[in-house]
Amino acid sequence: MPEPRIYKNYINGEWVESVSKRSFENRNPADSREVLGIFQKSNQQDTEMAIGAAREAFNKWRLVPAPKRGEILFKIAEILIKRKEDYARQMTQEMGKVLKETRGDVQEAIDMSYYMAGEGRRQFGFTTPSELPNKFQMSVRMPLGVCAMITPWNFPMAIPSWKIMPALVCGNTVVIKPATDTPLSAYNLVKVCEEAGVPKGVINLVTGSGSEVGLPLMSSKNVKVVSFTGSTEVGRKVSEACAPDFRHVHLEMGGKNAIMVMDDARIDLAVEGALWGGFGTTGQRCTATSRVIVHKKVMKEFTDKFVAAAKSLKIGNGLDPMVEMGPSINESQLKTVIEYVSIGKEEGAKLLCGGNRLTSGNYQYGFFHEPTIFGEVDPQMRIAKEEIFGPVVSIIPCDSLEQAIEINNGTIYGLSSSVYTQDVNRAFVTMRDAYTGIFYVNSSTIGAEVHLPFGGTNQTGNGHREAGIAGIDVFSEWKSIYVDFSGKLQKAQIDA
Ligand code: UN1
Repeated sequence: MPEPRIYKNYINGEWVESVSKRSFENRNPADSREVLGIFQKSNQQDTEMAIGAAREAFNKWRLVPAPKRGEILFKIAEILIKRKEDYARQMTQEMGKVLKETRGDVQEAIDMSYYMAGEGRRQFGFTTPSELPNKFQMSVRMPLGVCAMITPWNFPMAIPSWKIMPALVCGNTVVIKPATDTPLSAYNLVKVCEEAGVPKGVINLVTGSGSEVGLPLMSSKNVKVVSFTGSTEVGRKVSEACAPDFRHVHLEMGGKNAIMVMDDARIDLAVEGALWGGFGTTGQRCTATSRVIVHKKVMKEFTDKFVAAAKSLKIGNGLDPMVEMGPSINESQLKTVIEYVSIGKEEGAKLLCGGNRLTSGNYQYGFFHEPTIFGEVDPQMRIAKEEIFGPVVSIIPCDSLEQAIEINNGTIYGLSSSVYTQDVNRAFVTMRDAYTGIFYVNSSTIGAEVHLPFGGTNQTGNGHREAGIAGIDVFSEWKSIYVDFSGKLQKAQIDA
């Protein structure tokens, strides 16, 4: 095997080694013998240098006209299109999801770059009449400064792009720390930013652990916004780190998403949706379908078909075009899956298929687990309430739409949900009453597009959304401007 390539941090427009002189390996979860690269195990000093560079660069970047910033984003999209296949293959190798999904991940970064490029010529504020004569008023958006991004491994290029592109087009500068399991895809994206002409210091990449890079990043007084996608546990730490001085926090965390299958649903369509939502990305999406709430009248038909479909899924290395589901991201995630399978059994749920780690043949080198379905699950069981982030789906019976909605809404999360019904009235009732940030009719719980707000209610987030115009809101600050051209002091609320 050739020596693995060494990848560096990107700070102030230079590719540099960590001052720690330490590094870590990026391994393939489908075959952990394969090392994809050596990355910098950075520390607080590296992080502070990156924040310093971003601070310095902010003063110039904020004054570059937004349409010009948008043009650079447009170039990013154009370069990504040319590299899509290469980057998708590298992503499959570093995080395991199948090639057609990693192509989608790069595509999402392309979409977001184009979308935010257009925002260079919009970033709309508004004008509105004054209550006084000869007075003009408007609201404009202004950038905040240095934005820190802490991004997850499940969408290793798409999610960094959701944060980087709106931040840049608004005139902010960036320090990004990607997940240690997937530094390569973030590296590729930052490399493209450099090539497209993002000036030095405007974007900085620091790889390494949460404790050595993430913590100093979220704790720095010079960071104005922290945008984080990941676990609820770490999200709480981000919130706490920023609370004392009220620095802005955007959080995108867990989900326990459900599909509701009504007795009038097209069952084959619902089965397809549950399969894609439950086992796509090996169940490792924030938007994954981990619960299917099924009307008792169609329970048998749905369950038989869903279980048969899950059993026939081809599991393996995502580079093989026949493979439909890849491995879990790492040993510890796989252990979580195994643990939840035993919890489900102990709680008395009925194991309908799967339930085992795959260890034969080449599976032994990766973190593979069978697609697993539990039936007769009670909404109060832990497997129905806690996020598993793996290929485990719980089927929960219900008697009515009202009950389905109650079960759907009865978790601490609120990211995504969906209903399968042929009845337009039921569809609208569910659209109104499902308390999730994303909702689908006759489709799975996954499939968000970049120009609509993405995020959830309850403990999924902290009230913010990313993507679409909502993403611009996270990375800009409103300024209301009043221009009095009356030539005298006019008092609002007081002068008639
Ligand atoms: C995530 O689940 O972490 O809608 C992101 C989807 C994708 C994005 C998912 N477009 O599932």
